[in-house]
Amino acid sequence: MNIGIVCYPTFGGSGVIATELAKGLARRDHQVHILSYAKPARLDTFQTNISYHEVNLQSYPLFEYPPYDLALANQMANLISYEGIDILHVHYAIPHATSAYLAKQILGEQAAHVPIITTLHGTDITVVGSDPSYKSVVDFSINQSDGVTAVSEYLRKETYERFDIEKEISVIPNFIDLERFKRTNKEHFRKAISPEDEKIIVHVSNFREVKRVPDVVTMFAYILEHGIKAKLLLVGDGPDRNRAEQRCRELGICDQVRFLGKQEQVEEVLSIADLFVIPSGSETFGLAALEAMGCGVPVISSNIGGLPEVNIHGETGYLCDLGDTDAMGKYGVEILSDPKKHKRMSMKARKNAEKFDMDKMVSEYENYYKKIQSELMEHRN
Ligand code: GMT
Repeated sequence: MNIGIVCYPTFGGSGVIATELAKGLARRDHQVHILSYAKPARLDTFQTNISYHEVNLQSYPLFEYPPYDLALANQMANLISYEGIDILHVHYAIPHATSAYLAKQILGEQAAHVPIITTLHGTDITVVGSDPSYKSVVDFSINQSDGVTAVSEYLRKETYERFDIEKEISVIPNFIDLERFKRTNKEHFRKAISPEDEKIIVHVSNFREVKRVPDVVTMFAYILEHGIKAKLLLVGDGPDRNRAEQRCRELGICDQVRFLGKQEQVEEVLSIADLFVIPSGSETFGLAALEAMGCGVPVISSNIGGLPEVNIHGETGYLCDLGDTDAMGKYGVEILSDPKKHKRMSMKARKNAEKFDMDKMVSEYENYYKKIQSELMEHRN
């Protein structure tokens, strides 16, 4: 197949999944065209069968906000006309699904055989999309898509509750490359971070408010107070970094906390982790937790959104109420002070991660593409 994939390029999960899917499809000899406003972070090396197209956004003195959605629609129409794509798969509804609809309208009969598939990821539904300033457009664009998928059961349900959706939404969960996200020996790195064999606790996110990074610091302080020698590694960067640093100063634990910034090879940090913490206030899936589990790291998370579909309470880690940093700390102490329990949870974390195998999910997307293509064909006949 000749597939167009549209995504955001940044460190957010939707861009990661879209790019990894592109790589998986390309390895199966599909031609993939990635369309975005910048090169996605995970498109780091040359890949046969993948071409990258940057959206050409012209500014003009009249535009306070250059109309990205129009430039995107224009380029989507070009992809269909000149690259002959068979499928247009957009990740994150806003504005991708809307631009895709417009591109098809522009081309009329020439594009009628090209299905638009929209994958819903998270805040496109739970935050931005449900805001009254976008809701009608999101409703319309989802209903105009030929196929709609969501990354978790939670998100599927939430989409039906928040929008007036007539379409069937299929769940294709997020996935990881189990060959990349597996525990490898990084003893030299571990020694450098924890010279006295301190336990290593890791958090990875884009440090937006919704990730509640200061809660990670607070639960970490609880662990230290309860006699566990430990270091906290915070990976990523974003608006809440200052608040997290401030919390470290307030609690007097700056020496035990390292801010590592954005890291491309996050699996190397996860390979030395004893515990992963993700206390998010909203999370439709929690790809970062899955990546940690792939590396055999038990997870302490909030019990929000799609996280319970990934992290199994009492097996792969623990789920806690939002903001209950004492409970998170208590469970952290429990896991870190009991080597047998830690080992058991670590093994179960990896085992559960194997359910989200990249190969399996790429096949699911391939089958879904074929299904939607034939439905569209039938509908046209
Ligand atoms: O909303 C974001 O955090 C960004 C968003 C994205 O599109 O990058 O993340 C969402 O999609 C990820 C990939 O499907 C999920 O793993 C995240 O849980 C989800 N984030 C939220 O729901 C907050």
